[in-house]
Amino acid sequence: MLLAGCQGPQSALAPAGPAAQAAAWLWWGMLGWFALVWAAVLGLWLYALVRRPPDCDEARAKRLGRRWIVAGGLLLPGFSILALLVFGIPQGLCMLPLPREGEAPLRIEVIGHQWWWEVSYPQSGVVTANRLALPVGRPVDLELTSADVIHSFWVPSLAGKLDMLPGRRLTLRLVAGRAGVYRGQCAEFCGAQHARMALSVEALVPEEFERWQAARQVAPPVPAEHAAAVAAFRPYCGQCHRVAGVSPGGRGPDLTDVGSRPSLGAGTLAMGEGAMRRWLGEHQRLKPHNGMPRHDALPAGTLDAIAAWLESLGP
Ligand code: HEC
Ligand SMILES: [Cu+2]
Repeated sequence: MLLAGCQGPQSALAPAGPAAQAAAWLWWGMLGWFALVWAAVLGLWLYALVRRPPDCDEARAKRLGRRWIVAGGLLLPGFSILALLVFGIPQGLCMLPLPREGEAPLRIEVIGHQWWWEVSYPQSGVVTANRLALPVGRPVDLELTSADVIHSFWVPSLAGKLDMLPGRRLTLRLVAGRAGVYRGQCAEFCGAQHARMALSVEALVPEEFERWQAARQVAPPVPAEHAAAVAAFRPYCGQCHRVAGVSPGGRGPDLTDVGSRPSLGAGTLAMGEGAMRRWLGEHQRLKPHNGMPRHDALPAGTLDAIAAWLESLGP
């Protein structure tokens, strides 16, 4: 159980990129050094318990005591903090969006909402939600902000965490070193469903990333079999949800590629047979107080049709 945090898709100790690697080294260094300090203090404490009181005059005892305080209370912590700075500052530099030579970093905007993530790719115009695809090996500048309260962006396997502040834009630079799926989680308490605000991060090899993006750049026409669903969706859902070529949206996650998402409700419900219909019927039970109203007034058949259409969206 003690080692449970050392592996898995959401562990700072299973780094998959240089920024996370730096944080992991720092963590192990701190663990090692401070374990040594702790063991030494324990040793001294045990020694003090068992030894006989020294047989010397009071002035000398005071002098000895002072020496311990200066060495153990000032020099040792001073040295430890200095060592931490000497190692920590260069490690921290590799997380900053400093100007660099060579290929320009890919810009991706991530906006925190209660309780979901809006993700957009300004260069291609692709917008998605609750999932972030990135190319492996290329630096990525994530421009972070919030639409409501303070959130915090944290994908422990890829980088350190950075707050998302309403009205401000902060940039987090990261490079994914290995292809894979990592898990991110909002790391700043942001309300009732803060715990159900997960982000699925897919690091793809560059060609696959280009395909991922290109497949989302063109909105295919709506097939005739889904025309009734779209007609119901527009007035009931379209003012909140954008679907490219169908509705403008504005307050909820973009649904243009929703059928290809690994989960619904920012990690609340794994995508699969019947998941979409279940979300439409029970989302306030699955994720209480989330920003989407109940749709009890809509006939079940209409929700069935909308769910079937939404499932078909996305490449
Ligand atoms: C008042 C705005 C609003 C309306 C109207 C609305 N929704 Fe939503 N919807 C949201 C918000 C906000 C979320 C995000 C909830 C969360 O995860 O916290 C959401 C989430 C969703 C999701 C999950 C998306 C994802 O990737 O996790 C689906 C699917 C969805 N809505 C479909 C619909 C359908 C279908 C309708 C119409 C019947 C509808 N919504 C009406 C605001 C709205
Ligand atoms: Cu949060």
